[in-house]
Amino acid sequence: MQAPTLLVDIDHRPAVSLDGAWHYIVDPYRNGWGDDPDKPNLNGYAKNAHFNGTDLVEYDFATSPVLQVPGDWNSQHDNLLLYEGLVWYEKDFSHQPKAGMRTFLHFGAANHRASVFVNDVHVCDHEGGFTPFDCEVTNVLKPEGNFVVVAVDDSRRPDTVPAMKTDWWNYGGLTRQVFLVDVPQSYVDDYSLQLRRGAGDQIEGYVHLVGSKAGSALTLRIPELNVDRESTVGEDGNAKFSFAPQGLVRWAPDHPKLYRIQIKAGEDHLDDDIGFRTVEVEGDRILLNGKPIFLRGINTHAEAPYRGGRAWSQQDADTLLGWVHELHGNFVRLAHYPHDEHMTREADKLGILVWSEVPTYWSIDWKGAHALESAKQQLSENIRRDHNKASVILWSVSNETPKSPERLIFLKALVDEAHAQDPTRLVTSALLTHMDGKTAILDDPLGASLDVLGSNEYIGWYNGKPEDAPLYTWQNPYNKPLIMSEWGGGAKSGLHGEINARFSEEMQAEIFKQQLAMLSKIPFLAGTTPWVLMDFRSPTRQLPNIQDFYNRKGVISNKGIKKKAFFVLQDYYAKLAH
Ligand code: GCB
Repeated sequence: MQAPTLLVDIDHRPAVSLDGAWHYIVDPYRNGWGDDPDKPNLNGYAKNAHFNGTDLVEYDFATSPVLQVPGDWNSQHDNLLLYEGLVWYEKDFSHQPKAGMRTFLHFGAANHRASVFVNDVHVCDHEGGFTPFDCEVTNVLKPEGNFVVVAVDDSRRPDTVPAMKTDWWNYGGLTRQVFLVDVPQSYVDDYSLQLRRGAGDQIEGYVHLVGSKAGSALTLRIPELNVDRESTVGEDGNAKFSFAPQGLVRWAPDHPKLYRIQIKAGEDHLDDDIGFRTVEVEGDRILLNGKPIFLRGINTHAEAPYRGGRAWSQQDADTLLGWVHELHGNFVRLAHYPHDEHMTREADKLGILVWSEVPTYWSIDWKGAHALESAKQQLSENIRRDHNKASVILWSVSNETPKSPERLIFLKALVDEAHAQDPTRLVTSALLTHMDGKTAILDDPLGASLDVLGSNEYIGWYNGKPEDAPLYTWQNPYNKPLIMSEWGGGAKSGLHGEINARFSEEMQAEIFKQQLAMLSKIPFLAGTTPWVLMDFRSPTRQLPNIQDFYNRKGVISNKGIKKKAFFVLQDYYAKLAH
């Protein structure tokens, strides 16, 4: 078995889809796995045996029910709504192995742990519910009669990231697209092209080749900019590029210009559409293309509008980001984990800036090696997948993590990792705010390592009254830009009352008005993302007839109905935008 890899820009390669109906078996007692918790028994369900009426076989995928892939299992069958644990997936497929080609099986995401078996061979394992992975299956495919079995386990554990408690539904399963991709023996697995800060229109980067000899040549073309350059691969597999094209138009929210880039390396070629821009910090300002920008944002979960469940499709991305546009927003925080790649692709096209986060959320096993390794892996996979998206300007390493010395060591390691892997973007975190009476102090020690501070505060909902907000003063000992990364309150769509009536649209709208009054007076504020775009399912929200397992802090209901607060925010952003 090999460790999975991750092919950058894989969604632009020709692919054979394995989406659709997969047979599944729910296995709460881990019967098909075997006794060793870390190692599956290959004679268990992975074997994909069939009951023939004579031999004793106590499972059979072929006669088991089906789940749609992509899709979480919880929202597809009523009896799986609350299920957390092991589920087995199986699909038969044809794929003729092609001479001289390598084949990868791509998973957009599997929440939370996946073990993949193809034709009786254990091909890879992956942990982390929101990032993609690619397993090589070249040597196990047959001309006919292939099958893939995936054991997906979403049990929460104290040492995973996230850990035992989150304020969102633990949607399990093969939640994003699955496909097969053929590549030549020597292929491009990664590339990065970025404008260098402070160097005019100088583009720098690399194309990384697997399976090629040092000295092999490859070309990079950007036809619209008359770029046609050759470079050679070094010992490390990288071919480096550095050039300053004439007439470059920079990517920006009001002009999200993307260029078609074409990479040709031997028999492999890869196209992408990418934008070029710089993002940096100067004092307490965020500069996009050298100019200060105010981030008119909102948070969103990857919750599918209208139908519910985990979002994954182009249509989900169109709806969610379409609402951000309708708000006159130019920024979105993809809370609290990497969202489907359709989101960042669409943000690139629409000109919406992105805060992208890993699920280091609330309490984590700060001392354990496993949690740190998993968080680093998820961060690396997130950066690798999206490091050519102009829309992504911020990597966030965590959300609302209570202060402790161990937590600081852990999170600093993630900040260092993000800086090392991507020196062209900014690193942030949504921090808990230290309140001293009506003074809010941004003195979390992690702030010293961040480029941009994020602060979550719920004045008017979890503490005090809505009208308290404008009475607060904010102190920023770090002289760094602040994004007010969460604030808001709950409202059930259609529930009306006085401005102090909990869960009324009026109270939520009042919280928004008072918060905006406070925010407009904070001099170092560089942007904000209220909580949250749309209501989302959460096991912690139990109030009957109001919450019914939904966090109701959306400015839009899960059925797509806009609440009063939506229009308060829309007015505010419209004025800022014009
Ligand atoms: C927070 C969390 C977010 C919750 C939200 C709430 O601070 O970051 O995940 O959903 O508050 O509604 O309480």
